[in-house]
Amino acid sequence: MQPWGVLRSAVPEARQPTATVATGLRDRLIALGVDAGLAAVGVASAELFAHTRDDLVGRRKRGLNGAMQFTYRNPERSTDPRRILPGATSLVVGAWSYRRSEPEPEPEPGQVRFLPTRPAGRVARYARRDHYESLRLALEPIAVHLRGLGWRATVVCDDNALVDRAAAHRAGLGWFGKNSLILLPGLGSWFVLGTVVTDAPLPAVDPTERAPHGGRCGSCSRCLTSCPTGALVAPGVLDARRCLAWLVQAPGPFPEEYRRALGGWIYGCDECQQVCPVNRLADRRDPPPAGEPDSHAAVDLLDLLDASDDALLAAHGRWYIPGRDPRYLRRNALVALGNVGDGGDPATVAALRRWLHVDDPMLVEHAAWAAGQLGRSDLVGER
Ligand code: B12
Repeated sequence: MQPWGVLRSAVPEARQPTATVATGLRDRLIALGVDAGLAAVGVASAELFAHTRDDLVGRRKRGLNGAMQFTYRNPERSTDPRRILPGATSLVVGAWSYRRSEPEPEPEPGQVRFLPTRPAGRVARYARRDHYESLRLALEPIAVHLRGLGWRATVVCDDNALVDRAAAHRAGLGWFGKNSLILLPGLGSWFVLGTVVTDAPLPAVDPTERAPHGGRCGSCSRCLTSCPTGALVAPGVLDARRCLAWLVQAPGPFPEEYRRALGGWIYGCDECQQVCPVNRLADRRDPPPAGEPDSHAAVDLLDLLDASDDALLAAHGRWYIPGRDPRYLRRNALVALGNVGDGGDPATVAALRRWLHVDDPMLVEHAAWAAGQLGRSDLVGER
């Protein structure tokens, strides 16, 4: 027998590994994840997520998913890990930190104050590089170890096949914040989450260590009141139809009533995480590591509006863009430009002129909106 695990072939039919062996394997898997850079690793049973299924179905009925599909498309599937791996018994769930210091001081929620002379679009922290890839790579040694012992193991993260937060919660990684994010005790929410689904029987973490929904947010509800569009309609309940993080990914025109609220964001939105005292305290106690020099925290809006389709997809194709159609990046950039640009700046005026005269009614309308915001309605209708 391997020192840290039990070979599947060594297990007689219908016999499970002893509790001690299974605990040893579980602890070994957790250690492998931590060695690979995961900030936290937990283990849970792979049984159905019945409550989550009810929540998905209930929220879809209320229209709270808007046009989003993802895990909502097929709740029967996304809440049953055995659809990913028949015979699955356990989940090993990991959290990968993307907490980094900001290249520029973060503006206060609702405030936009980019100092550079050229207007800048903001990118949410999780999207500045491919943290999902790093997470997958960190989960892989766990899967490899299990496979080496003859068990089956599949890595899933940010996949429509599993509701990652429900898995993380069951595995005891943290609690559901009122902003609906999973917060790790003392560390906050700047984490992406992923899971190894396996048929190895592993003892779950002690259920008494699991935090209840909202338990550790206490009476704080800063995220609810700070959301620029009021998208958090109740603690832990998000109305995607108003969530800026969804609206920048959604097809069609950007809803006019939320354009001002978008500020400078062009992809993602971090407002409900930035205001969270748990995140702030964690940053004070343990200042985040430096951001990568090529972190793309800010994108030059005029460059973006000038770039070809190919260049945009090469730079940002990793993002979720409806139909991989770069016009949605331009749509977001025009709204952001209307919020953070300067109507007296010749380069901004040139960009507006260009997009006011393209053969794309949606972009023309967004350019006209931006021109109006910048006091340059005179540009609309110019020939
Ligand atoms: C669809 C989706 C979105 C949608 C909708 C988000 C949503 N809240 O549902 C949009 C595009 C808006 C989005 C935005 C973001 N997302 Co997203 N998204 C997903 C995705 C694909 C599915 C989420 C899902 O199934 N939601 C369905 C609902 C039912 O689940 P829920 O919101 O978690 O609801 C739970 C709570 O309400 C809780 N609950 C129930 N009752 C109660 C009562 C109380 C009082 C409380 C507190 C909680 C509570 O139980 C519910 C589940 O049963 C997952 C990846 C995945 N495959 O799981 C990533 C995921 C959730 N997203 C993630 C991230 C990072 C983000 C953003 C921060 C990105 C950004 N900066 O722009 C924002 C955050 C916005 C927010 N406040 O949620 C991470 C979250 C990591 C974490 N620490 O929690 C995930 C897990 C991706 C990943 N693999 O890491 N996302």
